[in-house]
Parts: sequence; structure tokens; C-alpha cells
Amino acid sequence: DRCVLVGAPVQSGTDRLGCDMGPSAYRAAGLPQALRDLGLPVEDAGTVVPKPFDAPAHPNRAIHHLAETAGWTLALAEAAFRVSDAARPIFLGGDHSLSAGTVAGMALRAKAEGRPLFLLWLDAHADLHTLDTTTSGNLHGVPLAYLTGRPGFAGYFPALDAALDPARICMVGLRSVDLAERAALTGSGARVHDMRDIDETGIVAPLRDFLGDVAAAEGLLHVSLDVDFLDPGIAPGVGTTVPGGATFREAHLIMELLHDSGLVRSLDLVELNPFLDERGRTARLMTDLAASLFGRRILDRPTRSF
Ligand code: DIR
Ligand code: MN
Ligand code: MN
Ligand code: MN
Repeated sequence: DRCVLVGAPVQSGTDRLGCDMGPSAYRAAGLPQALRDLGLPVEDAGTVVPKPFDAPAHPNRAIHHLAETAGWTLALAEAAFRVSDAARPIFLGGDHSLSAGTVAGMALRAKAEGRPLFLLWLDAHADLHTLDTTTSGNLHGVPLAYLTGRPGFAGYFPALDAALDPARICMVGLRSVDLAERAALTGSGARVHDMRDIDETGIVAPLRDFLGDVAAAEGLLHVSLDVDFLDPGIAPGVGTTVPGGATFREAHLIMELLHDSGLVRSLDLVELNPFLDERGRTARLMTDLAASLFGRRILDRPTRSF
């Protein structure tokens, strides 16, 4: 089935400049050709531009670029809904605030198909701040709060059609969670696998369990891959490196299992900062991970069903 690449050079959600170069870096790293080499038809939908959005000033003075980020959310939700009709979109970021839009758009797509949307969030961070709890003011730290309908977004972000049920969200790779985010996670019903979980038991069993639930519900799965999910030793091209991240093989294994499941409908590649990268190595790793998710494999093997 068809893949469609969507440029989302969002920069407004972080104070580290360079994320807006992400889409070009993925193209330079050969992402379109890597997908074509798998025999997939690949279409380039070009670059999304933000829509105007009138957001009032927020009492939290730390917040920056609120209206611009809300405008991106609006534009990306529309784009995600539009391009996901009969194709599998890959959103080339851009900072992680873009997922507020892409996931909202995929939720509309799921609704149109009469299926539930599930979300796999691969990230060192929980990105669960509300506009009231963020102290950095960087809106790449809020998309999951917006998407799950946590309070305080009304009027500042586009109205959400329907909030995501946290029980359909699986977070993997956490190792930097702020106090307010930790409180929000407790009892939320989200599945959370922090790095300690991965160290102790590995990721295969919990991921298979999640994918089994997606399959049983005939769900549509969106994957949001933040570069900082990966260990900074293999992925230095990101503004928010946190030590102790996923290894090369852990990350590829997740992608391989995702491909075997046949459940992934859409993918965000976020937080790549080519200005901080070492000669494109992080862009290439993210490209290779996307290729694994879309079917590149070491050897053929029988796939198990979920
Ligand atoms: C931190 C860092 N929790 C914040 N968040 C990041 O600024 O809200 N998210 N880096 O990706
Ligand atoms: Mn993130
Ligand atoms: Mn992160
Ligand atoms: Mn289960």
C-alpha cells in the first residue's frame, strides 16, 4: 500500500533552533528511496504550512509561540485526515508539538472508518504537560495532554473532536518525567514502559500485548517516534538528549515487530535537529528505523499473527 510523505517543519514547540530542517535532512538521508526499495509506492505530499490561529495570551508567561503552534495543530490535523485516506502517512518533523495535529487528524480518520485509534509513543519524555504546568514553556512537552483532553487547552488550541482514551496509548522509553507529568500518569490508564521496564523484562512481551489489543479491537495504530527515545550515543541529533535510551537493536526490533503486526497506519518522525547532528547520522538512523517499520528485514521469517 501507498506511503505518503508529509513535511512538517515545526519549530515553534522548542527553543532549540534547527528542527525545521528535519524534512530536508530525511530527504537527504534517502528516506523516499529507502521506502521505494521496499517496493512501496511513495508519494510526496510536500510541506504543510501553519494556518492562522488567534490564541489569547496565556497567564503562564513561560509559554512561547502559542498561537503559531496552535496554527500548526490546525493545519496538520487537516492534512493528516486528508492524506490518510487510502494511504499511510509519514510526517517528517519538526518538533513533537506537531503530534497534537497529526494524531488529532488520525483520530478523525479512525472515526471515519468506524475504528478506534491506538497510539504508540516512543519517547524519553511523557509530553503530558498542560499549558498550566509547563515550566519550560516549550510546547513540544504538551501534545499528549492536549490529545487526551486534559484541562486548560480550550481557546488556546483548536477544539479537539474527541479525546484519546489513555487506555489506547502505550508509552515506551520514558526516562525524564516531570513531577506534574508523573502525577498525570498515575491512574491515567495509559500503558507505560519506562527504561527500567525495558532493562528488566525487555520490550517484546509488552509490545506484543499492546499490538494484540489493537488487533482485537480492529484498531488503527499511529506511531510517534521522538529521536530522544534513542540513546544519545547513537542519535546525537536532538535538542533534548537523555542518557540511557533505547539501543540500536531495541529500536529496530520494535520497528520489525510493528511491521509484522501489519497494524501501523501512520508515523511521526519528530525532534530531529540536523544542526546538532553528526554528518547526518541521526537522520540516517531514523530513516533506517522507518524502513524497518515499513518492511525492511534481515532475513525472511514466518510472521506471527496478533
Ligand atoms: C520537559 C522536556 N518535560 C519540558 N520535554 C521534552 O520541557 O516540558 N519533550 N523535551 O520532548
Ligand atoms: Mn517528545
Ligand atoms: Mn522527548
Ligand atoms: Mn492486553
